[in-house]
Amino acid sequence: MKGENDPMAAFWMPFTANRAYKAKPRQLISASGMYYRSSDGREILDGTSGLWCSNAGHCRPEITDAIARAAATLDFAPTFQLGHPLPFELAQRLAALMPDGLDRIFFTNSGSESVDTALKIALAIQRAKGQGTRTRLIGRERGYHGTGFGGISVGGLVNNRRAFGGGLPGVDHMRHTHDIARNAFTRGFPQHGAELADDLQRLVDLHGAETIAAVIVEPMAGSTGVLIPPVGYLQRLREICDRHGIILIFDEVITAFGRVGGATAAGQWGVTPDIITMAKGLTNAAVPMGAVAVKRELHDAVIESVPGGIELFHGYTYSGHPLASAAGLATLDLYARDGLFDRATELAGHWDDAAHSLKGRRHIIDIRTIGLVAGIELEPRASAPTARAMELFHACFDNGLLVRATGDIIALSPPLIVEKTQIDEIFGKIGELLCDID
Ligand code: PXG
Ligand code: PLP
Repeated sequence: MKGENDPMAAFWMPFTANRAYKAKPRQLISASGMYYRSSDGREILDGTSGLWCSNAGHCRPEITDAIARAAATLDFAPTFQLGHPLPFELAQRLAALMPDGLDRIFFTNSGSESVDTALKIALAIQRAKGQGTRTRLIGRERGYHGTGFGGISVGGLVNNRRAFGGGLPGVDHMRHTHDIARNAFTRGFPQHGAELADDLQRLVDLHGAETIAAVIVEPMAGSTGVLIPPVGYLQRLREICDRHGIILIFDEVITAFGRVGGATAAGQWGVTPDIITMAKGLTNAAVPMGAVAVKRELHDAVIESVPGGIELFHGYTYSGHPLASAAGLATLDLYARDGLFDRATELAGHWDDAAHSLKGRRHIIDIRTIGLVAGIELEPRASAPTARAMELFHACFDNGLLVRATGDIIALSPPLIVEKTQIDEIFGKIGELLCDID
């Protein structure tokens, strides 16, 4: 059989060009703090917190020790009609970090599961409130909400529809907010585009508010290239949702846990949704875990709508898993002890200056920054869109720096423990290596 003797053949890698990767692998074998170590023995500065998730840096003993203790004490216990202490404790701790009112927590194992959970909870809330005709879900172009059928339906990526068809019925999308013509080289929120939130009003006028259950957006779209919301945009979405009884979901899988300063973008930016999805930084990615925070009165509406028995017909074998819960508790302790949610604000000036110092380098058509996030957009090569960013990704890796390439955009999101000298190294290397790319 083909590949029988190839030790790399069996692992079907996610979101990867499998043939190219297996022909020229780039393997990581250990990590510590700001650095990965590659199989050829090189240190790689982590400019992306893994996949936007290792926010406190790698292999922090405070977290790895907690996981080891949990594994040796209670490896697994069901949370269906039984319980164990850790997820109760973690839920309470997490609730305290959420914007006021969002203090009821459902646990999942990933961002994708958090998104599907949030969409199902939104439908349950509407039904509990006697609004059962509200089944329509609204997402946004260029939104990324993971890989479940719910998430790809509300997400705004053409590749998903090409590969997997139409998705859930009754879903519609607002326009995205990315507008380089008006907003190029912005630090923080772009000036132009709050009026794009009125697209939600357009969809209300088209479909009827009484058919719409919820709208889901990333407060800042990360995965599709660092699309920062225009000044006033999220506030306007909130107003339109309030006017029409629509549940507002913020997908904070990337933005929560200090990425834009504060525990959540919602809290940091002063716009309170009804539901927040999280994952990634919740456990510093050391054990997979996601969570959904729901406004207490909406949670209560669902709980009280059912006379007895199970109120929400939903859950995962591993919801509130002991190892994940232990990792979550240790991670939240570490964030608090080291003040990591303040790092984005403390470093903002240095981060923005370093990123924007690349303005004028060849191929760069936009640089945008917020919190400890930067997007560097390259002019697509006419004959081969996305090739430039991928070549830069490879060049960076070969030169000891991990960056993320998405389309023709380089996204940067280092662990919150990054030092100023490391920030200078990240942008210095990118500027240098870009010179050699056609
Ligand atoms: N929502 C958002 C906003 C995300 O960014 C998910 C949901 C799904 O999470 P899981 O844990 O199921 O992957 C994500 C994930 C990238 C990149 O390179 C981004 C994500 C995942 C992998 C790579 O930008 N975001
Ligand atoms: N498939 C089968 C056959 C199962 O028995 C289960 C759970 O019991 C699942 C899928 C769902 O798995 P999970 O709860 O880990 O999401």
